[in-house]
Amino acid sequence: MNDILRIAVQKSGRLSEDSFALIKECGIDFQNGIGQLKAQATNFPAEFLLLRDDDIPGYVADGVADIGIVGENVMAEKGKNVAIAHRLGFSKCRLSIAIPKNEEYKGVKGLEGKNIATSYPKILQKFLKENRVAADIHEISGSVEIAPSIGLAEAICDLVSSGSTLFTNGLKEAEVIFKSEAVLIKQTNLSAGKTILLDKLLFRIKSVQNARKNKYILLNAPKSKLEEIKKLIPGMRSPSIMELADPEWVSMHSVINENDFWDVIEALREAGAEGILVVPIEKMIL
Ligand code: PRT
Ligand code: ZN
Repeated sequence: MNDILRIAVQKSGRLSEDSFALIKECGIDFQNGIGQLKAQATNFPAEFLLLRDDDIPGYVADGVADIGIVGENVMAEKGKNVAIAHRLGFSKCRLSIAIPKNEEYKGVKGLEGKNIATSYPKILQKFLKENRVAADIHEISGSVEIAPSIGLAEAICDLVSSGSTLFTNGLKEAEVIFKSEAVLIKQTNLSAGKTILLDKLLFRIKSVQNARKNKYILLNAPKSKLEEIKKLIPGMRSPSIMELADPEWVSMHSVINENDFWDVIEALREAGAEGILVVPIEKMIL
C-alpha cells in the first residue's frame, strides 16, 4: 500500500522557519510556493499542508492531517483529541498573567474578581479553577497587552518570551501558568502504514536533535596523560586514539555534549591536551 504522511505546518509565523529548517535537516525536500497551501515532498512519502497554527490541532484530530507541528500552548488551548509524538524544543515561550507594573502582585488569590484579558481562555480558566479563584475572563484575539491601558481589563494572560512587549506596555509578569515549546502532534489512531512513516520521520528528527546537542572534538594528548583525558571525553562508546609521528603523543577523537562544552574544554587544557578542534556534527545516529 502506498501510504503518505500528511504533515500540517504553520504557513508563516514564529513556528515556520524552525519547522521548515527541521524538515530540511531531516533530508525531506519540497517546493514551498507563495500562496500554496499544499506541497508534495519530492523524496519522502509526505505531503505538507500549510496552515494557520490555530487550525493545526483540529486538522490532525479530524484526520485531515496525520501529524502537525504546533505550539503546545495552542494544542492545550484547542483541547482536541491529539497526542504529542515528540517535543521539538524550539519556539519556547510561556503563558503568563501580567499586571500593571506599578501594582503590587498579591499572589493568585489577589486576582479574585479581576477582569483578565486573554486569547487563551481555556488554559486560564483551568489555572484559575485549580487555584479556586473566580475572575472574569475577557477573550480577545490579539493585542492583548494594550487591554489594561485602554481600560478593557485589569490584568492580562498572554505569551511571553523576552518580556519586552510587557515592558513596553507598562506591564510586569506576575505568574507563569503554562510553559510551551513546539511539539509534533499526531492523530490518536494512525494506521499501521502511517505509523511506520512517522517512526522513520521521528528517527530522523532525533538524529538531527542529537547532532545539534553534540560536537565532534579532536585533540592531541601526551601519552602520559591518556587515561586522565580519556575520562573527560568518553564519547559515544570510547574515544578513538591514533598514533602520531611523535611517539610521546596521540591524537584523540570523540563527541562532547554542548551543555558541558566549556567545562570539558577547560579540564582538557588543564590535563595537557593541545591542538583542540571542535566541529559541528551533521547527523548523529545512536
Ligand atoms: O498566523 P498564525 O495564526 O499561523 O500565527 P499566530 O500569529 O497565531 O502565531 P505566531 O506565529 O505569532 O506564534 C506561533 C507560536 O509561536 C505560538 O503559538 C507560540 O507557541 C510560539 N511563540 C514563541 C510565541 C512567542 N514565542 C511570542 N513571543 N508566540 C507569540 N509571541 C508573542 C506574544 O503573543 C507577545 O505578543 O510575542 C509577544 C511577546 O514576546 P516578547 O519577546 O516581547 O516577550
Ligand atoms: Zn494563530
